[in-house]
Amino acid sequence: MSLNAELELELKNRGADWLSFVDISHLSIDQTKGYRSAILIGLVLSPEYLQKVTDTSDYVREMIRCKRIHEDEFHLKELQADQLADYLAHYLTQKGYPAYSQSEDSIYLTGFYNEKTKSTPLPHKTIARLAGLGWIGKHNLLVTPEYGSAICMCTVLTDAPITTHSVEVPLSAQCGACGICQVICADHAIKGKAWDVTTSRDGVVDVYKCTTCFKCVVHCPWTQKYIRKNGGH
Ligand code: B12
Repeated sequence: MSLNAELELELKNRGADWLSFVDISHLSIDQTKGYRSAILIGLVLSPEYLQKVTDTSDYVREMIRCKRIHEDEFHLKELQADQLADYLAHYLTQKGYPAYSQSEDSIYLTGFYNEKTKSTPLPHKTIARLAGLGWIGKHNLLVTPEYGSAICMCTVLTDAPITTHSVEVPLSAQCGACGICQVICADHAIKGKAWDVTTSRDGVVDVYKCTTCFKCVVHCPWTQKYIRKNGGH
């Protein structure tokens, strides 16, 4: 069994929905820390959960008010994606292959989270785009054709002998004239601008205004399409 197949089995048995093996050797050393490859771990949010968030006017605020945010599926799957990345990095290191988990704890503890700019050197979205998984929407999030933005991700950087790829031409943005995310954002954090590689994050979203209400993820038409295709209304 190839190492790619072994890792897929190992992580899917622990709840990952997919793994992408990505060549990052062409990125800057500041981004890659010298590693040639990245493994992206993906978890998909359930249509039932997304329908509930859609139908609840101020879902996140309501969950915080009821002290139930710890039960929130996105919150739990974001934690799970990070735990799977820490597990994978440990698993590879045990096999003698250098690996670095990009979980929030690992990035924070190794001093690679910039509190001031709310940023990390190699965001999961950059790796996801190179994997050909989707495009960056006007809400500054990854949009996938199948699940919209309803995914959680984490990544591991490694020099393990895995087979990797990175797409020559990442998927181009398919937001068109849509501006639903800008309209739904009560904090006016989203500027309604299409993203491209020359656009900085701050040209698309004001992260200091964002209150993480999750509406831009759920009300994106591509996320709504995924909900409807899976029994939602
Ligand atoms: C810090 C952080 C925040 C901060 C700052 C947001 C930000 N975008 O920087 C705050 C607290 C505001 C936040 C909010 C949210 N977040 Co957040 N956040 C992160 C975190 C930990 C780091 C992000 C980072 O490094 N930002 C720095 C900037 C520069 O990078 P970026 O915006 O993430 O991605 C840019 C680059 O990838 C760039 N890019 C892509 N390809 C290329 C190629 C080239 C050549 C270049 C130059 C650039 C480039 O384009 C992207 C868009 O600008 C990531 C996890 C991670 N380690 O990646 C989660 C993450 C991005 N967050 C996520 C989510 C879901 C949210 C919320 C929806 C949560 C909620 N409850 O509402 C909101 C939405 C805010 C928004 N619309 O952007 C998900 C995104 C999933 C997806 N579908 O994309 C992530 C990946 C967490 C996860 N584990 O899944 N977040």
